[in-house]
Amino acid sequence: MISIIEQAQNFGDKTAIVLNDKTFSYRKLLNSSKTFAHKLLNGRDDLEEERVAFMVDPGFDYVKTLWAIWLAGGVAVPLCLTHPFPSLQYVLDDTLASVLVVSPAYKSILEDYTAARNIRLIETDNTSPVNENHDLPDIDSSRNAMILYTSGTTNKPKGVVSTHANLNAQISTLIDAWEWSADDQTLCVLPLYHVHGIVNVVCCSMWSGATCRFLPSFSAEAIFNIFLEGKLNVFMAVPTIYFKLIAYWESLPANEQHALTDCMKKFRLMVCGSAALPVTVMEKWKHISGQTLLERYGMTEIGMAISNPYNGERKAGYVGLPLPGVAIKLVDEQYAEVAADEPGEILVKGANIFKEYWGKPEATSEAFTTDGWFKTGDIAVVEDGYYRIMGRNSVDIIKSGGYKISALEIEEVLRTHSQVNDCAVVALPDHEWGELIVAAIVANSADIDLKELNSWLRTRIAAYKTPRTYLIVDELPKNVMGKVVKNDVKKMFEDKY
Ligand code: MLC
Ligand code: AMP
Repeated sequence: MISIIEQAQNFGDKTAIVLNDKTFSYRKLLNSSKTFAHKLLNGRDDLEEERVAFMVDPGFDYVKTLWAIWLAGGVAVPLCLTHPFPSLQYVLDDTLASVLVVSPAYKSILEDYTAARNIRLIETDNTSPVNENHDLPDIDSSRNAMILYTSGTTNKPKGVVSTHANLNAQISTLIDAWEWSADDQTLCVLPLYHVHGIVNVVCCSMWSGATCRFLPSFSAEAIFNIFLEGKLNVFMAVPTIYFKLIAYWESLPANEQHALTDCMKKFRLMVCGSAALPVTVMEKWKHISGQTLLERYGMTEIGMAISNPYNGERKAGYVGLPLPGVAIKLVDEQYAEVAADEPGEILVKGANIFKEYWGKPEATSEAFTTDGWFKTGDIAVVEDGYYRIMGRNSVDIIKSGGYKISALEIEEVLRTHSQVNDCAVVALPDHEWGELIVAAIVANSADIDLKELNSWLRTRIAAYKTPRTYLIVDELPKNVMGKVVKNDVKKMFEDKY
């Protein structure tokens, strides 16, 4: 049995999910998931780790679909709801998904594609009768559970395969460390194709019998209105979201500010992560909410690894200490452990670590040391026992709005534009977004229309991956080997803006 679903059997009529004005109990969630699992099985005994992609709105249908895939023995592949077609197609092709589940609103985007590839397309509101008179398969925790796509130093995102055992470790560690309980009520505002939303918010709340409310897309006003109802006590978000909430709070009249502050003071936990939390944002948030944000560090491949304490000092600018069950060491370029107080790359070991990159054995073996430590590519230092993240070892990995973005992926697409001869994508520090994506372009025509270029780009890559500023240059700064020197590209932007 799958641990999270086994847990849910303890919570019967308790409210699991709130979406708009509707509530759904754990019993309803379990029963609907089982019925939908039979639909996915379509008479078979076990999907045997076939990949089931799903493009489903956040809420009851999302969790029902996720659990149904697991109950049927499939591997869940959540798709981004706003990605342009080529990005969706990439994931479907890469995973060789045999089934696609969609909310009705997304059917038209992928209908022709699935028909051409013989992929079964099922809508979440499918009402066709199903025979439920046979057992669902028994799922061993060593089986693959989920594939999430993450960018890296290759131009195409890689599928991170996690087993049920990996997810169980990631979830149960956080439940203990952050003291989740069935009394908790949280709000999910994060996209549901990354670990932050899926594991930390949805899976942790469902495992512990808590109530998870969903807000389909980000809106500071809507979040604060839900806060004001006074039911929530746990909230998790990326630094950009806290930045935006602070800006919105500051725009409100004093009486509304006070009402919000009073209600936020009653939360038991507010967590921030996925990108560095600026100390100024942490301090301002403390001022407006009375909450000391708990900053933690994680990654798609490992779930959460380092966290400030739930009980104990939460230090601004630090991500805290290794979570129980997660081994961490800092190493130099030869993978030898660095001396205390020296910075080094974070290596991680534990039951939380993913199994492999989907269909990429070379990338998988490169990601681990010979003795099995996962190389995060993040540089950190330990000061007074607390870890401080100093940055990444690759300039080509950008974190913007909490999303990990490959500069190389954007460059690759930009170079296919008829007016772009060459380009270099870099990130500049930014208070709101963490990093801002910018691109230097060598154009083959003086009248290149940058607005048109950006719209063109958005039909090929997600909007959050598109550069915010372009600089037209005669040539890119290169070293003697002909390689673009990204730090010099950054400097060109800094000089200009
Ligand atoms: C959007 N905009 C950006 C931008 N993204 N501008 C600069 N940089 C970016 N990265 C602009 C748009 O062009 C638009 O401007 C305006 O912002 C609104 O766009 P939007 O797409 O509607 O954005 P919004 O809904 O406001 O989203 C912001 C956000 C979102 C912060 C809510 O980015 C988000 O949900 N991020 C969370 C990502 C996440 O969950 N990461 C976890 C990964 S897991 P205009 O001018 O057109 O209006 C992980 C592991 C771990 O990292 O440790 O957790
Ligand atoms: P992703 O691949 O989207 O899961 O992003 C993981 C990356 O986010 C990590 O490798 C870090 O670079 C970054 N990250 C996550 N949490 C933090 C944090 N608290 N501070 C700084 N960087 C973080």
